[in-house]
Amino acid sequence: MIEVLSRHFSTFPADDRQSLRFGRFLIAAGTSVLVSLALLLLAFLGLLAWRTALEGTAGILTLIALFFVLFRTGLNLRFSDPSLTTEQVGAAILFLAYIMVHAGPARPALTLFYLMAMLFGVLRLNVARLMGLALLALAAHGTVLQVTYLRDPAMDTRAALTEFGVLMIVLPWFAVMGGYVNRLRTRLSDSNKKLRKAFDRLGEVAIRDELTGAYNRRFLLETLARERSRAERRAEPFSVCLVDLDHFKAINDTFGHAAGDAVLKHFVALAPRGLRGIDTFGRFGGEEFLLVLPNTDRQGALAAAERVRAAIEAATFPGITDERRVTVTVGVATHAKGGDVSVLLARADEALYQGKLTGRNRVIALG
Ligand code: GH3
Ligand code: MG
Ligand code: MG
Repeated sequence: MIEVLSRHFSTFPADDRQSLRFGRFLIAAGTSVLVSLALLLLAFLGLLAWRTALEGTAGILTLIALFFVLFRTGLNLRFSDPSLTTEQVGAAILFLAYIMVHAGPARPALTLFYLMAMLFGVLRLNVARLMGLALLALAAHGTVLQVTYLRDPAMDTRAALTEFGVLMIVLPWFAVMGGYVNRLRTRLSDSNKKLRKAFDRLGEVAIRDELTGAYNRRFLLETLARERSRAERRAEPFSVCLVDLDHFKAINDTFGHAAGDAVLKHFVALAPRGLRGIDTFGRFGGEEFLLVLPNTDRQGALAAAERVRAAIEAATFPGITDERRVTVTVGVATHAKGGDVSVLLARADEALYQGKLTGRNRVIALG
């Protein structure tokens, strides 16, 4: 609910942090409205002067409006802590103190509201900040008692001292415990972030080939299954190209395995150039690569395969001499309605085999 509201009202709907800050402001605003309802109820019951309750409500609404404007206009971003937590809690404490000057017998009970304000600070603030706010509340409330005494020297000073003494224990304790809770929360959110990063990384590792960084066989097979069902559903054509480096064993034998690795990496950098965003290119195994071409018929696939073949033939590769050209043979197959992925791959493999038999460095599509 808060999230929906904050997304709706936030100036930066796309900015998650700003939405979160605005969400917390809404919590604070809701809490303040509760406080003003409590004041009005006290006035209704005759326990508080109507003037104080109305002044209090007006002040609370003004503060809400002020912070609303700060968050909506993005002015909050200019503060060192854009959540404005210290400012919001500090304003609440000072305002509560102001109400308490006029609260009369309701005053001791109203001191609980200090804790409500401080609890909001626990969402964001460390011990030092919370302690600062506790001291602010103590100073403010000390002033309240002083002013009350000056106005009415007949006030019950023993009760007032007890009230202040309890606050002197409760507020700093609250700051320390609140700071501890905040630290736990921060740690939890840090480790959540680390976990998320680790998950993202694992997800990447699971679909990438270690040597070349291209998509791996597992990912290609998943893509094939997905694209096959999409092609079936939409009655669209769908093709694959199996690309195999020619005489790659000889490259290893002549220039060494490391050079072979470098050729594979460079091949991965070159081959997908010119593919569309919806195409998928990956390492199917060894020196064999696969292009998955959604919404592509036989002619389109032949053209894509020929582009790759020509680009590789024209390229120079690191780790080997310039005279030693690298070439590929490509087997192309187009999905036949109702056919299996395994059948599609077998046909591409057969075409590739034909290409190897008929001299390599060529593109073949059977039937
Ligand atoms: P053809 O033109 O018929 O495809 O001949 P080829 O030599 O390319 O095919 P073959 O299947 O005989 O050999 C493939 C070679 O690819 C053998 C293997 O050592 C090499 N190879 C596979 N994976 C890697 C790799 O990750 N790095 C290196 N350097 N070589 C690899
Ligand atoms: Mg080969
Ligand atoms: Mg091979």
